[in-house]
Amino acid sequence: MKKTALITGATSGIGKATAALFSEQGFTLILCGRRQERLDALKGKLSKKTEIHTLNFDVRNREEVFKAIASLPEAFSQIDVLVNNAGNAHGLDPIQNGSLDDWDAMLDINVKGLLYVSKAVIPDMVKRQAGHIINIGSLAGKEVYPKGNVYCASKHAVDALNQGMRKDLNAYGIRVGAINPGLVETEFSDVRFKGDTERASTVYQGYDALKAEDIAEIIHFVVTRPYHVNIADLLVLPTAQASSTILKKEL
Ligand code: NDP
Ligand code: 8X3
Repeated sequence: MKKTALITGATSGIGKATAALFSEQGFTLILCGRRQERLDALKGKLSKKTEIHTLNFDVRNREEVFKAIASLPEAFSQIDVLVNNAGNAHGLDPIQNGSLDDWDAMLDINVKGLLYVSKAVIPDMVKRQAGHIINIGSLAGKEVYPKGNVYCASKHAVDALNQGMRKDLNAYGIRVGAINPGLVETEFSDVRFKGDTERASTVYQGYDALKAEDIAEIIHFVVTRPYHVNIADLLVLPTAQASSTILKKEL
């Protein structure tokens, strides 16, 4: 039977690449984000391959999250796969110079937003004793790099929540796993550096960064394993990257 996947952050980067791949692999899709024109464009394109429903909400807004997910039409209401992907870094500053607004954004989106969406989806999975949750963490959830302070804290929280969800949902047969990428070339650095595209592009220069499609393929692999296989935690790096601070660049 066709499975339904809900992907947050489907308007860009990893989420968008995952939506494109899943649409070719027989998933019914619920695609989420805030940029309506991008959701419309995705629906237009991917509807040729599968059934698509789009939801526009800000994961920071509790009410919007629950209202959006409760509004799903019957044909989309049984969510088999939840990809908790929406997230970003805001700023790259030493702790003493950090912006409170950046800190709020990262904790509200990457941690509380992930929790709100999960809370809206998990009760039905528990009722059905079925479901698979993929949390997109980061290398930043496995180690802390200079100036990464709050972003790293938010992704360490995702790592903890991934473990917590797996333990609490074990009794219900729900699979939970995290995929933790290193450097992936997406709009991530444009957001981190607030539209300074020149600074953002230098992040990916001089080596082959991961592509959003690389992570999409891994997400697809994880969710298509036989039921008895739960890939609990994956760290995925570009070959050029050995850690957050060791990156082999060509000069
Ligand atoms: P992008 O900036 O390309 O995509 C981020 C997505 O998140 C967009 O679709 C955006 O949609 C959505 N989003 C952001 N804020 C909100 C919000 N408040 N409410 C709803 N949706 C939101 O980045 P990536 O694809 O790289 O990032 C995806 C995930 O991967 C993130 O969790 C990120 O932390 C993680 N990651 C990224 C790495 C990288 O190097 N790129 C490495 C490791 C992890 P919209 O603006 O339309 O709402
Ligand atoms: C994104 C990767 O190294 O910029 O999570 O934190 S990094």
